[in-house]
Amino acid sequence: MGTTGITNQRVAEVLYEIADLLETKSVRFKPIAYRKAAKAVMDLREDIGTVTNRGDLETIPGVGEHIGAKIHELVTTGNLPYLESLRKEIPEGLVELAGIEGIGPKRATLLNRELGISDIQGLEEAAKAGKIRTLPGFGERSEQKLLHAIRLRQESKGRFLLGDILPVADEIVRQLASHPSARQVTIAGSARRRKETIGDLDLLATSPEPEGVMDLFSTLPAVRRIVGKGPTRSTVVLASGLQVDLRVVAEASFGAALQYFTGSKDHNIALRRRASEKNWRLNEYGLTDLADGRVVAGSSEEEVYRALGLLLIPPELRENRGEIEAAEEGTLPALVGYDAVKGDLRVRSSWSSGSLPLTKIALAAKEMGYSYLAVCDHAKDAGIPRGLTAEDVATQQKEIEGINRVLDDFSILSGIECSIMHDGKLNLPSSVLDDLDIVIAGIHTGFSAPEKEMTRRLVAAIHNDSVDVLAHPTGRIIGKRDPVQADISAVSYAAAATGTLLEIDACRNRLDLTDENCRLAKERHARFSIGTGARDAGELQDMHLGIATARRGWLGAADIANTLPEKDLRTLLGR
Ligand code: DGT
Ligand code: CA
Ligand code: CA
Repeated sequence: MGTTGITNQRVAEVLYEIADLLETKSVRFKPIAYRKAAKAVMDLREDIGTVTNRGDLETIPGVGEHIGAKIHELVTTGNLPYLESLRKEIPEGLVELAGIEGIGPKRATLLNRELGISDIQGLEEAAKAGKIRTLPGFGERSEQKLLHAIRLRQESKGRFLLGDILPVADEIVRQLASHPSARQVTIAGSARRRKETIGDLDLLATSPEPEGVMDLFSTLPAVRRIVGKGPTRSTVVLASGLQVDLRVVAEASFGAALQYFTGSKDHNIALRRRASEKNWRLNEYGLTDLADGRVVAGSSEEEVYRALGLLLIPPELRENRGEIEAAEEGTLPALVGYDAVKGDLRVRSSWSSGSLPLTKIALAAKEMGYSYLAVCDHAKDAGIPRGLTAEDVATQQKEIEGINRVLDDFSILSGIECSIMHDGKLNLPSSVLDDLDIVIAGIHTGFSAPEKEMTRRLVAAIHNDSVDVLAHPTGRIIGKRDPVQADISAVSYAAAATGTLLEIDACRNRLDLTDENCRLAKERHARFSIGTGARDAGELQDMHLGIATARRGWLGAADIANTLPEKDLRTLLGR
């Protein structure tokens, strides 16, 4: 039996889309089943085509006869008429509407039925005209919140999360590199700089036969539309709406082209100015001496930077924030390596919102090469009904001790994530917290407090002797929730003074602290921890995004507590 070479990622995307569409139709239960199957396909080690050929689709957890048949059809034909018909049935705008913070599929359907709203623009107009407040479950305040959510959405519109794009980019690079005439194939642009969101994906290749590579590129399974196609540059749009640019350049220009198309634009402008001071020209073809037309450098990035009197600057730093000066003076920071983290410092178990029991999440972490993991389920309060009580904490701790006795070369640190209340106090007493290995505290309510009050809350939590880590310090969710207003400088000084770690939440839509806040906090001598907040094995994989953020924030391994071996980490936590 033949398959179409469709990737697991793409199959999962299709299943997720079906779930969203069914939900918007107010179909019950099925969306959950489709999401479960989508996740299982994402977590699958084997290629979905292989599993299909073996007739083993129904051995995938969550895949029964019905969904199995859909996957089979998609994998063998490359099409799914069921999805096409769902798409036709439901206006595109309605799905988008459901994605607005505070709406969701049920309310989207209600808005459509009662007010005829079918897209975000319609929602905005209705909110401004005060029509939304007439509906059950909505008020004047929710209208204001909706308008705010719409603004946030518009600002991030057309941009994609780095964590969603990198796997897609790696897959395309892999496919292009398999072409017989492809030589170098690599990611450039903001994705290479590991910026938190990506406008479009830039790829670069060298090949003695560019047409063949371009033909392959424009016919990749993920491509929905070709915007332009030529021998040196092509642009396509994927089903997700992501635009991808591929440029094929000459081997001798590869370094200059990679430098140019990696950007950032501001970094390039500063670099070009530096070149012109020497009467040289820097562009995507090379570095040329204008006096005699001699090519000074071009085949490697290192050569280009060296010719300009600079050390090679890691892509994550190329934002014209002082990296060129540092490269000149030889003071570029030694950035934390992508393999330097020895354990995830914030993970959920099935005791709260996680899907895996303690042993399973520990084994998943061990398999990633970690030597420890901090399980920090939420502590229960009004905002977190599924959280742990003081009693739960004690029972869970016993369970962790038992697991640690049987696990080789791996430890679970017993932890908790407390809520910081309005007065800066925590939702569990220190008598409970002081028995644990690590205590994380974060803001979970009252995000809109004024700056002074919020700063006071955060600083109070930092000064609490029981607190080791300030979780997701600003609470932002990319495209969904603004950061809280707080004086990050004051927060950093307090963290440095007390030895409280500031967290980099590595979850792909949070990345909180941001790169720039990391740098600001480091300058104030604060130290950091990185945690994913993972609820399953898949989400553990977001760690590299937290490391990327740390690198973009000029952090080294010594700045990050969970690069330490367990013993030293425990000493640092000092509990
Ligand atoms: P994005 O796509 O918005 O996430 O950000 P980038 O950085 O990937 O930007 P993009 O795709 O427009 O261009 C890729 C790179 O090409 C960019 O980082 C630097 C270079 N570039 C683009 N336009 C210019 C320009 O006008 N001047 C210079 N010096 N470089 C540019
Ligand atoms: Ca780009
Ligand atoms: Ca581009």
